[in-house]
Amino acid sequence: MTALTGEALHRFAEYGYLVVPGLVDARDLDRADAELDRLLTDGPPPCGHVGFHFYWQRPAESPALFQLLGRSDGILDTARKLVGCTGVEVAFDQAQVALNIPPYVHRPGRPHIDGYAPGQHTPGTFTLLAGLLLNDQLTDNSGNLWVWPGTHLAHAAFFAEHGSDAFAAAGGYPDIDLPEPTQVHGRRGDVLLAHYLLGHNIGGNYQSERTRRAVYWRLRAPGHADRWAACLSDAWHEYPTFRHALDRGGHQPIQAPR
Ligand SMILES: O=C(O)CCC(=O)C(=O)O
Repeated sequence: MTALTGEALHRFAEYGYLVVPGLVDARDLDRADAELDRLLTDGPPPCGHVGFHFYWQRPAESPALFQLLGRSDGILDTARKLVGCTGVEVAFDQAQVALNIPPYVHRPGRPHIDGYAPGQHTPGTFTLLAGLLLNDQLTDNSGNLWVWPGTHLAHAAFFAEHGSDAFAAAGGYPDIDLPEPTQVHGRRGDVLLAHYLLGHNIGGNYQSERTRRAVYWRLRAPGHADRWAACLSDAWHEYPTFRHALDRGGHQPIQAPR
């Protein structure tokens, strides 16, 4: 596994995300695109719609969006190595097809974290987000995901201070000091891996003329449902790769997984 160098792990520790280049091969990308074409034909967005448009798919509905996850050295293998846990799996039995249709003039005001729904007793938290880019996103304002680097740690500090009950009160928008946001760049076939607690949001698409296509999966380490509250206040609670580095004093190099 060459994708996760020590430097990449340090970036993930500090910023809360990384983009792994070329993790999905051309055949799987074509299959995923064919599935998106099918979804668009069967259930097109309303005429004239711009901005985000999602399809939430289960494995039986869109097998092609799940088969690609399990390739050797593919998305799940890489996520497992990053976390340091062999059992990381897709949560909620769900893939999110995320379109961003131009011209969408929009700048997000602040980031959210996922998993809040009004009245829900147990929040829909998870371990990390995997996002496959189906087209190149090499410049800003082309439908790119916005992220607020380092907010995985700020959110953990927020929940350590206010407790996990603050999750519902925050409604997905904990009141933290925000760094400058950045827009995620990458090429077709690259995969974003983002810590669950990383603040993010939907961007605009007004400097490209093409619909941004991405597929997201929420991934969970085994046993997450029983320790979601501890994971909110400790960013590395279920990330042995980073936990071990911290336990060694925090100044040791994080070992690149083999
Ligand atoms: O469309 C995107 O890239 C972002 C979607 C998003 O922020 C979300 O579903 O939580």
